[in-house]
Amino acid sequence: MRASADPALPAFARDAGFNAGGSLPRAAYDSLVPPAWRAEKLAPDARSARVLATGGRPFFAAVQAAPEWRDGGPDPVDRLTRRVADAVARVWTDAGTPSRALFSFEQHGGEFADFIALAEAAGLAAPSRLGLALHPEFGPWVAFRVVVLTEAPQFGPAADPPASLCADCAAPCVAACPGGAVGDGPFDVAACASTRRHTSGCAERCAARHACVWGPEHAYTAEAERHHMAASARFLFR
Ligand code: B12
Ligand code: SF4
Ligand code: SF4
Repeated sequence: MRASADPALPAFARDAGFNAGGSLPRAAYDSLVPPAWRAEKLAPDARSARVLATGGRPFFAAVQAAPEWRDGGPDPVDRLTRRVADAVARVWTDAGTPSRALFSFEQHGGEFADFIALAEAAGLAAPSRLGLALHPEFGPWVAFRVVVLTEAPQFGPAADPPASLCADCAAPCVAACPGGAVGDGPFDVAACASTRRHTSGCAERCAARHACVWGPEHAYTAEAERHHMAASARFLFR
């Protein structure tokens, strides 16, 4: 599994917290996305797809320092992401490899693309009991925000298939979850949602995520976690 960041990523993107990335060939990208997301529809000459991820605390610090945080508008996280990633695509385009940024929060043909599947295929992360994909450095404290379709070839070696980072772990995440959402089987989304609604401890903080043995030093600040939990609660409990 590769943990290194894309070497060609402009410094301004790293400064904005985009500190992890991976790449996959066009055919692998096309096999994982809904029809309206395929390269032939969105970037017909693309040769590869680069997943840009944010791990740990730097991204939210950049959000809080950004004009999008202060202007009172909606979705500062997504708007900063769009501004930075569009600029990355412009830099790569100007360097001779036309590129287009696509986003985890947008839909094409009425559907999201599965960014967890894309990140795993790019060798960036592996599935876990938490439902979240784990990054070898950042653990569950990583978000897959952008895919850039580009005419540049896949960078770096082909990705290793994602190995489970949960193997040989004593699974402290299971006991830490008061809702029984984390166990041996797939993460129980409904049990988590119901617990979040009725248990004050789960309203702003996920104890199971904090219990994960991978990357605890990269845990989001309380303010960042509260922001993300509130955003998902608005969607879940509307
Ligand atoms: C829509 C969405 C949501 C919706 C889901 C509502 C619904 N049922 O439709 C809401 C707003 C509730 C949500 C919540 C969260 N989400 Co969300 N979500 C997405 C999004 C934008 C699309 C998912 C999708 O439709 N995929 C395509 C379909 C085909 O695949 P699917 O497997 O059937 O999708 C389902 C699951 O992904 C599930 N889901 C969504 N988020 C999460 C997170 C976890 C941990 C689990 C187990 C399931 C889950 O909802 C989808 C629809 O049923 C993705 C980004 C992306 N484009 O992938 C992020 C994404 C999956 N979410 C993410 C996160 C972190 C969360 C939260 C933990 C945020 C928070 N702190 O509260 C919560 C946890 C939810 C939970 N424990 O149940 C991250 C996961 C990162 C990682 N390391 O794996 C992603 C990849 C976004 C990102 N920028 O990185 N999410
Ligand atoms: S938010 Fe609460 S119920 Fe959901 S997984 Fe985390 S600890 Fe479990
Ligand atoms: S604590 Fe262990 S079992 Fe639980 S998600 Fe993290 S690595 Fe997997």
